[in-house]
Amino acid sequence: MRTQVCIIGGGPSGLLLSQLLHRKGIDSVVLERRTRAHVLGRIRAGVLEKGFVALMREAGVGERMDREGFVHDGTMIAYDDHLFRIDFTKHTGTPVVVYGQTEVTRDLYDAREASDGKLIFNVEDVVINDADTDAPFVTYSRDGTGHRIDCDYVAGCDGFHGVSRQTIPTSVRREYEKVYPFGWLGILSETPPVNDELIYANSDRGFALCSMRNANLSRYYIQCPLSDDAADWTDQMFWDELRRRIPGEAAERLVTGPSIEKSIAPLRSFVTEPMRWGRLFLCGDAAHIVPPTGAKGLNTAASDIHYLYHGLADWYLNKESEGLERYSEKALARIWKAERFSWWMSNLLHRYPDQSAFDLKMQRADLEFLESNESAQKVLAENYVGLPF
Ligand code: RFL
Ligand code: PHB
Repeated sequence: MRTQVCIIGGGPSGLLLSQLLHRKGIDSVVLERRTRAHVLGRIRAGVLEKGFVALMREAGVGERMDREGFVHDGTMIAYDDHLFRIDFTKHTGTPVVVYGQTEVTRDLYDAREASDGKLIFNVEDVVINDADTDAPFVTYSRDGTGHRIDCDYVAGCDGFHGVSRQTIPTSVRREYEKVYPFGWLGILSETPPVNDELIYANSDRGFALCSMRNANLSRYYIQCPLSDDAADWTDQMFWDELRRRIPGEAAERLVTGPSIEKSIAPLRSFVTEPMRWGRLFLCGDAAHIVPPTGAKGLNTAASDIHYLYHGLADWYLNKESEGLERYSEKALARIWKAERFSWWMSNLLHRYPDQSAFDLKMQRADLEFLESNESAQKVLAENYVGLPF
């Protein structure tokens, strides 16, 4: 088989790129290791920045998001049993949209399938060959049979555990990583959200986050030790712990019910450089990871896709190669800022096992400054709603 762009990974990054290219008449094939149902079963991001929302619309898949997504003009921060608000719209003129990654991915799958996009599921043994030449090709097996796809370019959109990043030789690749000494235990429950905006809570028992998917679907997280097993947390234990970590006024309103999903996610900051090697371009979690505290993971994937999509379109439609040549540099410039924000927000809100009395005072001073200082609130708001592409 031959295509213009072979996309490894059918998560949000790969699907969005494929859909955007399709609308410019550029052909692609998406290779996904799992089934569609498996990809849609992952409960992940919930908050979309303006830039992501714009890309979804540009890809022609914004209709349901515009109808069903919740526009949030601000967020609540809690510490010491009280809440204060950061007003995004006042400080930046821009809200965020709460619309789950599952729905984003479903809309993209539907659009690709409606236009007969080439999505190949259940692929195994994907290998990217000759990416540093003018004739790259990708091999994989499916149901025990080997296949080969010749292409002009390869987009590595296969997440943190994919093969694309590993294809870049270690002599060229530099990796920067910070692993946090805790995880997030998350649950999804068919209950009304405790608040109409998100609540990020710093408590002396550890971080908690109250989020949502819709009027009767809530998403909650609590910081937990990495050694915990989600199966050992009963729903009752989870709700009791969440109540202790959020201000009393919110705890009293909390409606609990059975969880329909429960899992633990580790927290990591990670960046690989460069994000391009020859004709291979890395996008999204394949190239970088942020702790979820700033809601940046999916949104940083979107800025990569924006740069790569425009680079490819400029090349195929106008024979201009600058966008592709500068892809890594442009993508990384934005990524490092999102890394800094996610790291800072994680430090602000979590309890660390080795935190000294001095560290705690610093964290508290940071929270008090944020609560009382409009400039600090503006800085948080600008980063949270997303820096420009
Ligand atoms: P994905 O979603 O991991 O998709 C990669 C796809 O590639 C497939 N794959 C392969 N396919 C073929 N061959 C191989 N060898 C392959 N290896 C892997 C995988 O099966 C998969 O389908 O990466 P992508 O597309 O770059 O998307 C990134 C986002 O999923 C991620 O950044 C966000 O979910 C992060 N994230 C959040 N981001 C936000 O912007 N806002 C949020 O509110 C937010 N909350 C979160 C999050 C991530 C979380 N977890 C569980 C890590 C909350 C959580 C709890
Ligand atoms: C979510 O709704 O899953 C969510 C929201 C905000 C975050 C992280 C996750 O910062």
